[in-house]
Amino acid sequence: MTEFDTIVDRLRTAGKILFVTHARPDGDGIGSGSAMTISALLAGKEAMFLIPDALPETYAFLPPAPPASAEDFNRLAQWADLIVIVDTSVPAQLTGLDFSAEWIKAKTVAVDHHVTSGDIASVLWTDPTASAAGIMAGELIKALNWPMDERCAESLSAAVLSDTGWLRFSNTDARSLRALADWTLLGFQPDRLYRKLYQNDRPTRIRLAARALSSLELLEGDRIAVMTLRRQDFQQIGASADETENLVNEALRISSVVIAMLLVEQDGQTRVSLRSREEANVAQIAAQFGGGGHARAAGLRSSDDPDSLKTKLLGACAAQLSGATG
Ligand SMILES: [Mn+2]
Repeated sequence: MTEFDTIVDRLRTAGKILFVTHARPDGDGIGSGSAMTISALLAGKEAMFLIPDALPETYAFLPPAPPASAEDFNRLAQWADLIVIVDTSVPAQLTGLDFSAEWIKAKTVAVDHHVTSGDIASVLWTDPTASAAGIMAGELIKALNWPMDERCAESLSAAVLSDTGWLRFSNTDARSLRALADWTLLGFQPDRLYRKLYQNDRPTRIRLAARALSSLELLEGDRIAVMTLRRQDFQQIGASADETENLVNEALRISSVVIAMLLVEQDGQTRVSLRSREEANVAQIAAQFGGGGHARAAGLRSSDDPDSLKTKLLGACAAQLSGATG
């Protein structure tokens, strides 16, 4: 029996199911977990969804009920017949949840499309060829013959569209498009989802973006882009600190830019978001300043003011670009 069949079997026989996704949850984790919870409930199961971090406001409409949090984990782990982890299989991404006990591992299965996995579940179905965990969740629901309504279809679509960058990334494939076609037949409407996710900003967010863009500096032969938002920008506009999300990516629209940097002055500190293309590893730069992240996306915080921190960071970026480190 394949891992897929085993997980289908476990889902079919379980009465109480706890679905879990990773910390710093994204559209795929939230969409997959929400869809499976909705479908399990429609199939007459008792089902709960747990997210170890706060649910971002943008995705709050996806889960059928407010998700449980890390403090609920031990109680829900005892309650559940089956725990299903979606969109990760690495303990480090499940902050605050302890899967090390044998009795928990025995009732846990994981459904993931990432290459790295850890010792966390009794059954692990990984498929790195799947564009999103949402594809895998959809295939499980289909194999189970569980009901799927419009909300379930929307959650699955949100998962796949999120991880494929709305079908722009290289992982966009026929399997994703076929699945989206099926979900569209169930009532999923792309324009409505797009509106809810991306055309739902407060005016302050656009005013903040305008400030960030007008602060743009291009350095090192236009290969490094720096944007800076200062305390007074937030005060004058009335914007909040979380409205800077994704702003740093705007600078990558410039073809010459290899490293993009957004410095945000906040609560007497400077918060920095870093993005890069293949030629540079911003995780290495962030690590030099006590931060962290991935090669293409990283971040850090410092007690330095934006201007002196910028000077230091530019030195580290220039060293990266000269090929000192890979
Ligand atoms: Mn994913």
